[in-house]
Amino acid sequence: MSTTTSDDDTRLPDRVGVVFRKTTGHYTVHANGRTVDCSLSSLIRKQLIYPIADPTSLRHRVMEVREIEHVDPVAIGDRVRYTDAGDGRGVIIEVLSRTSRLSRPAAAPGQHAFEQVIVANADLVIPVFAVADPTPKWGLLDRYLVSAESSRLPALIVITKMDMAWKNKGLESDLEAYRLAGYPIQKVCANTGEGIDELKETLQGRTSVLVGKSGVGKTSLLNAIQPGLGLRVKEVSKGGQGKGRHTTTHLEMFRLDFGGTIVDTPGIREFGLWEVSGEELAYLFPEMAGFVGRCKFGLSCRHDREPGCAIRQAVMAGEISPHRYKSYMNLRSEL
Ligand SMILES: Nc1nc2c(ncn2[C@@H]2O[C@H](COP(=O)(O)OP(=O)(O)O)[C@@H](O)[C@H]2O)c(=O)[nH]1
Ligand SMILES: [Mg+2]
Ligand SMILES: [Zn+2]
Repeated sequence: MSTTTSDDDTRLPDRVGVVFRKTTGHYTVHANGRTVDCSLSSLIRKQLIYPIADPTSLRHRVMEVREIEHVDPVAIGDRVRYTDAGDGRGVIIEVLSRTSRLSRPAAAPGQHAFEQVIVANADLVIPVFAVADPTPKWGLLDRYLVSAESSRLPALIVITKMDMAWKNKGLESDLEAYRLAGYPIQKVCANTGEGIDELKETLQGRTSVLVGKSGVGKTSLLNAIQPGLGLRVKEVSKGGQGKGRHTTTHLEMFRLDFGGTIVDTPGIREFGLWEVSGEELAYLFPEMAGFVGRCKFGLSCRHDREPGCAIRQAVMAGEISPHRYKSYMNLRSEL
């Protein structure tokens, strides 16, 4: 609601800003170079029942306000309207519509799953893997990529610690699967600075989300991109050992000096797939999407052992990597 009418002068102004970090009950909103410590209007949970549920889902009809209480309706990256108290504090009164949502299911035991938006309005997902130490688990990369695809976000695969490339002779052949799928790949090293300038160019002007297991070198990468950034991340993420679903994850968005923002996701091991159905999974593997519907059994093919499966034929023909196909089957069995 606008408060610009002339007889409204005594009301506090509404402004729009972006949520950069949050701790229980507090949201740090950046607006025009100012930082405002906001709380959440109690109205907002009721307002947000619809936006946090997929509009095509029937869930929002049965959802009660009480039930969504453990899922925060405001995500890092959200553009919010807030009432500015003028003393560095404010109250968030509205979450503006999102251009994208990187989500995962959050559920209390025995209850329905709810969508937990991890980052709103991102425009690039960056799975980070170390060439070695720890050895890359490509199945996890496939999971990240499917999450990105299901959010309709582009992904950039970053391989870091390239000074240890000698420890992983199989890297190039492993990466071939992702080249076939059309994903861009950048190889970098926080120690030598290899590939950092190129990465900065990619990050410029975007809202990017780093995903990757602890120890792969994300913090070091942030420091290589912009000295001091990772240190802050480390400080913020300290103590975030909990892996339980309800543990607060200390996500924080950072402004990049050269333009753009970046979110590190410490404590989030993986994004469980939110509202991905078995039938649509093959569409979320770009190299498979073109074969969907071309199987003997058409759209009802599960691409498992059915005769005349176009996807399995493409695997045989080397157009889809056997590894990616295996990941597809693994994920499919979960859905
Ligand atoms: N050799 C090498 N080690 C690195 C590199 N980047 C990070 N590391 C090491 O990997 C470990 C984990 O790094 P960190 O940035 O904390 O990973 P994070 O948990 O993903 O944030 C640390 O011991 C770093 O020193 C790199 O480019 N090369
Ligand atoms: Mg870290
Ligand atoms: Zn098939």
